[in-house]
Amino acid sequence: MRSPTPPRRRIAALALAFAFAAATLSVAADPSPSPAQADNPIIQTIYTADPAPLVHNGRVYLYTGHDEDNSTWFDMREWRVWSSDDMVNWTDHGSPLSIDTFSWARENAWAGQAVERNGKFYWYVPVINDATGGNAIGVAVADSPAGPFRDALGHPLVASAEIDPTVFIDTDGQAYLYWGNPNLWYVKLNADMTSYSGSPARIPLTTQGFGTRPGGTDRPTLYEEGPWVYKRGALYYMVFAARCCSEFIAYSTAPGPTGPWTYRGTVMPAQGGSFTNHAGVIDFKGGSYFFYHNGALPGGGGFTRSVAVEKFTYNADGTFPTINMTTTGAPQTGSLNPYVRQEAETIAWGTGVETEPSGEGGMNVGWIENGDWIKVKGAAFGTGARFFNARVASANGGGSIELRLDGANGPLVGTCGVAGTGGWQSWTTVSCPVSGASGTRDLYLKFTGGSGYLFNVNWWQFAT
Ligand code: FUB
Repeated sequence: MRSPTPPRRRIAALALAFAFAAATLSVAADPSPSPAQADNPIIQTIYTADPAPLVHNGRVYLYTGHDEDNSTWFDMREWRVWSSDDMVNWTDHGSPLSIDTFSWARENAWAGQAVERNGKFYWYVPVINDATGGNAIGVAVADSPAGPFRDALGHPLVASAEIDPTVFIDTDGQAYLYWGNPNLWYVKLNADMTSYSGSPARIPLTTQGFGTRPGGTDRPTLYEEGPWVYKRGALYYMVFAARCCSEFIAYSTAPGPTGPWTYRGTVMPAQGGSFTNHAGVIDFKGGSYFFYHNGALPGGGGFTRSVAVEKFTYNADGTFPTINMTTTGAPQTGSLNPYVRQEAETIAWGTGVETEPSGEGGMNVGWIENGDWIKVKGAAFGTGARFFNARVASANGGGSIELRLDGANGPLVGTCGVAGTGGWQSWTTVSCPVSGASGTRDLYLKFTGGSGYLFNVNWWQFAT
């Protein structure tokens, strides 16, 4: 149900100011005619936290938490999934997992991670165990990376645990689950990924392994929370949130999955207006990417965080370079094909808009008001588009979709009128001619009309 004034609209509206500020800064530094515009944080429609990326079939699936608007604590009730094949245009897959998925859980949909094994996707998450009031780790399973996910067990995988589970499958097939704050634990998962062998074991938190915390009497090492374990060549990496607070991201390496760990230093300094940070590291299409969160969106802070990404290159000896937060984000890998159906919720940057589950499946963009826009980066028009089709619905009087290139006020290549359809989920397809859209350009869908909410968009597609 749409509410007349959803509070998160504030984020989206202010994201416009953020985008322009970033663009202005870029103009000041670079007088080129097409200033770079902010692509970080990568989600603008809601606050997101605790990124856990997963590469599957040429796409990055990004599993995140969701900070509720105006939170003054880690008020998190659901997890969200996003995906991209170019690191810039991100598709919203909604929320296929929430606290309600686990009948035995009470609250705290905090940091987790998903992994694929034998065609199934397992998502490990920390929650409050209703029976004990303490933390527990649940595991959900799905047949596709975007879900829907169901409780794999009907009870906790680890009934009494600390937070922040991370999962790693070694090259020999043995899977490990790690977690912990203030301690650091691991257990060997069985091949079914929903049970484990032996008992959870503590990884010794030595200063040799995890650095020295200044003034740290009760917690002598830098390890705080949010472990992320992976293997690169023969070396095992554990990236983690260090010190509190503000946290920075540090890492340790080991010759095996259970250690012994050696502290290697800082990956990302404390930056960005959130006192926590949480990392996820992947390789994708030949590049390495570092996901994290900060408080960079308008209204953002320690409990209203946003996920961002940077591309980086490991040093020749396998150590991390220092990675700083940027508003530019990662470069686009490839381009977007505007001649196939594109979901309206595939967005590089959006202002004013939000998403919701669509009656036609997937998500749609809604809460569109006059002047809102969506940027889709690097649309490959080739020799030229002639038509634009869009799937739209409106319980009001509708409005127009202006098709602009390079910027929200850039060249106008088409205008598609949208009339009222009698309901926000009463869908129809509108078409309009297009002229002047060729080459590879950033496409802006700019929405215009009267006052109030204008219409919803489910998908769009150009034609030659
Ligand atoms: O998002 C809630 C908690 O904040 C996570 O579990 C921690 O890693 C920190 O990011």
